[in-house]
Amino acid sequence: MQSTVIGIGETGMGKSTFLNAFLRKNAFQASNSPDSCTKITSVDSNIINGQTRKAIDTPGIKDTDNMDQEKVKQLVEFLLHYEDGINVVAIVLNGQVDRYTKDTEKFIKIAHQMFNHPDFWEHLCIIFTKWFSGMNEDQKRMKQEEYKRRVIESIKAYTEQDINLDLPMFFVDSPNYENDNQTKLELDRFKDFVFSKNAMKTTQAEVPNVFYEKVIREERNNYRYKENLISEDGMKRTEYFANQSRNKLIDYYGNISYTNWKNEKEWEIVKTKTIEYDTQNCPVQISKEPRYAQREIKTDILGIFHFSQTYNQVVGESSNTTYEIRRRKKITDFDGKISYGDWEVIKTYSK
Ligand SMILES: Nc1nc2c(ncn2[C@@H]2O[C@H](COP(=O)(O)OP(=O)(O)OP(=O)(O)O)[C@@H](O)[C@H]2O)c(=O)[nH]1
Ligand SMILES: [Mg+2]
Repeated sequence: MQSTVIGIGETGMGKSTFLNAFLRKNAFQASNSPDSCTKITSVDSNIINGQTRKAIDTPGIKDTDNMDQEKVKQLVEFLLHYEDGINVVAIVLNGQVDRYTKDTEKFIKIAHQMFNHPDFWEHLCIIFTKWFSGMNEDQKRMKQEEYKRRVIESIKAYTEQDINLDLPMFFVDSPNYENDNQTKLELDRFKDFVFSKNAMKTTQAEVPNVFYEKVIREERNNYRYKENLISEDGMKRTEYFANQSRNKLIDYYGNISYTNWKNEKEWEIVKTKTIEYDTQNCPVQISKEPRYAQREIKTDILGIFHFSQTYNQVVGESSNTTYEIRRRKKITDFDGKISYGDWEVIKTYSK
């Protein structure tokens, strides 16, 4: 029978020391220097009462904002090749640090991304190190309650699922695992937990994004991504369109930022302006003149004298019409809107 524990957490929290206590041997090097002591991920084991205990020690992450990508990559590489699977993921925290912090939250989310396994949460537990015997039981209970509430809250928000999480916690003073009764009891309880869990496969492990919790792709289509270009003669307009995308980046503290919009597909539409002429032929003036006819009046006097008189008589009217041929510009602009120029006379004639 065998079971594997992996210890993860920030530098100096006591991962190596705790795993040594679990294996009951000095398997991993521990140090109190502020620099990270464990440089690479490695595994060791011990058989205790016929049970094989395996422990994977990982390098600490000093600053969660600026995680060492190489260490994380090596850790993921290790997991991908670790065929036994992992029974328990132990987040190792310093029990003397009072409050649940956003960094712890970030750390748990990153671990979740890294294991990339649907059952991850069931394999998770928290180890509070540097928990000396004689420390207040109330403090312990409060810590347990607060952490459980906060971790579950953040996991729910993060996974957008209702999650029923056991999240066991263990309080240890690891260097004193042989003498300190409380630590002995906690390590026993921990061992039972470890052997009660099935192994979770790690063949799907993934390098996590240590900067952003979520990267959401956004798109906008048919976007005019630059100013129209009008040709020199003013008759052509080129419009520039693109389908664009960008990423919305949400970091582990809830801050939102965006990458620049990037053109995925570009195209141009060229529109032309047209000019036509409207013409009109219209009468502008009608002049009227009287029309005359010659009339003759003959007069007989005494049958001897014949007089003939002529005169002009108005018999009607004649009219004369002046016409103008006019034209105006009809301009259809780039958007199909029509406008007109002023009428101009290009010819005048009379009929
Ligand atoms: N008193 C006490 N000291 C501890 C405990 N756990 C760790 N320490 C001490 O804390 C220091 C750091 O412990 P490590 O086990 O090296 O910490 P780590 O998490 O492995 O650190 P890195 O490998 O750098 O990531 C060492 O001096 C340990 O002796 C604990 O439970 N109680
Ligand atoms: Mg270490």
